[in-house]
Amino acid sequence: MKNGFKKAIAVFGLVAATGMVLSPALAEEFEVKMLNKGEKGTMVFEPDFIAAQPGDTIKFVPTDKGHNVESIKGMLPAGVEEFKSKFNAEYVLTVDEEGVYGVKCTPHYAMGMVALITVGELGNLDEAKEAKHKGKAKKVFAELFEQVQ
Ligand SMILES: [Cu+2]
Repeated sequence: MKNGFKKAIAVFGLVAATGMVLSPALAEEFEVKMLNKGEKGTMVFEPDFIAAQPGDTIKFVPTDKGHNVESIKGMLPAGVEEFKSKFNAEYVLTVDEEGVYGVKCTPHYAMGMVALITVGELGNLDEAKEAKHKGKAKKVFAELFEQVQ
């Protein structure tokens, strides 16, 4: 009984160690809900701040209807093409390039429905901070940039 327990601990340890070695290679998937009402108020991405690594995916889920996700001019790493998703549809963004990604919901941008994604080295951070925003998006982005490490 005692030996069996020790053996179980050893196996568990081995599995845990193997998992730790392998995990950096596995891309992570983040899920962002598009909501009419969330913890931060109405018309929000939840979460609205994501710290990702190159190769990770951000899945935008149309939990509530009437939303989409669109890149914001001046808030994409160099070489990343602008994008705009369809309404009421899931959209998966793969973040291969390092830097800051700023996104908005097209109709609710001025209501502050925006999100910030950081990936690895943030070479375009200063440029992204200088982007001009409409309405409440200005305040939300100021708060989001405070969360950047
Ligand atoms: Cu929206």
